[in-house]
Amino acid sequence: MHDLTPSLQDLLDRFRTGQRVALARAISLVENERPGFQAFLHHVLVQGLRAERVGLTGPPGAGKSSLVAALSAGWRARGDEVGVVAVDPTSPFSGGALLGDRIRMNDLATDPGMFIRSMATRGSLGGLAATTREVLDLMDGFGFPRLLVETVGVGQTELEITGAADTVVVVLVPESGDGIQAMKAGLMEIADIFVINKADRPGADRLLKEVRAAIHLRGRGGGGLPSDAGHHGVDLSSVAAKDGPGKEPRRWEPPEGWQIPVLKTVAHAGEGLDELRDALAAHRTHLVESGELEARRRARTEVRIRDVVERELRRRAWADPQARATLDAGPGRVLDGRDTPYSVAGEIVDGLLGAATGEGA
Ligand SMILES: Nc1nc2c(ncn2[C@@H]2O[C@H](COP(=O)(O)OP(=O)(O)OP(=O)(O)O)[C@@H](O)[C@H]2O)c(=O)[nH]1
Ligand SMILES: [Mg+2]
Repeated sequence: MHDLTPSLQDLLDRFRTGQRVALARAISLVENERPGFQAFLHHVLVQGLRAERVGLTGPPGAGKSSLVAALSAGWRARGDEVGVVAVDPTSPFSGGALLGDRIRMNDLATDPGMFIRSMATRGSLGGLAATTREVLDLMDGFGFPRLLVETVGVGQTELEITGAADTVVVVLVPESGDGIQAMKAGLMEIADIFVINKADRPGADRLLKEVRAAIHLRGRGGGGLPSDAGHHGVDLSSVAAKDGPGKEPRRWEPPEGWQIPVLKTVAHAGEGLDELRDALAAHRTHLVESGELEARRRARTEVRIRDVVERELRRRAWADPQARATLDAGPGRVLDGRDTPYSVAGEIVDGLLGAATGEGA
């Protein structure tokens, strides 16, 4: 089942010896779901994953890429290698001087200790591309100790970032105005750290106060009312899989002992970046010591297994000749008034399950 073709075995060998070309090829294998990609991922994942994964989300233009670049530059200066996945950046990394004269993203992009990958979003709403998690796993398996994933937070799709990152940084800016709006949009639920970027602009302090007040009201980071849906109250399974019946919602516990920091940054000038790095390190320590890291990984893994099962079931269903034949005949039967979509679908599913248990026709 997990056998590799000779060419994929060769790719895996080159991947394991750290050849970046092999990483790039592995990513396109997985992104395009070419034959054998599951087996390849299996062989990469079986070695275990170690990277620290940080997600940045927030409204368009908030400075997420600038923060990614600044964080990366800081880690690179200490010798840490960094992998970046930017999901649908409207201002792509190739664009030159994101950080003004201080650090150019181009310098990072040509740094052999950096690996930057842009991916298109799934659908128009934003959120994560279908294979973002797999690409992060490849970078992790390749050996990047630090991974950053940037995604535009719009609507509910940003919840998906909790399925890709250990620590979620929500980036807000004064001109997005209403911090409370962001809270409503669900960003509140997923933030481990808030960053008020563009703190050089008017309104930063007001937004900072609003966000702190909102955190306090929710009883997080200050004691008080118990929270009913903290980050870790986000029901990941409902995010990834909407087939509710019979499924016990699996909730992360609201974090205890973690005060959500609200930090100010001026990304392009590097201001506040030391504090952000410190907050990330502190959150990491918290995750490890509280057992929360393990809990998050378990929840993520469960979602992952469900996703793979659903994808595989779909693939097998339409690869089944009997199911295809029933599907082809189905519209005619429905329009004749003999059947409904439900009776045809029921027949297909029963046929597949019967086939799977050896009872089928
Ligand atoms: N004044 C000011 N401008 C900033 C700051 N950080 C970023 N910018 C500028 O804001 C613009 C958007 O920055 P990006 O880093 O591309 O923002 P983003 O959130 O990645 O944007 P999208 O990926 O398009 O959603 C750029 O022109 C940056 O130079 C800041 O702290 N202050
Ligand atoms: Mg960006």
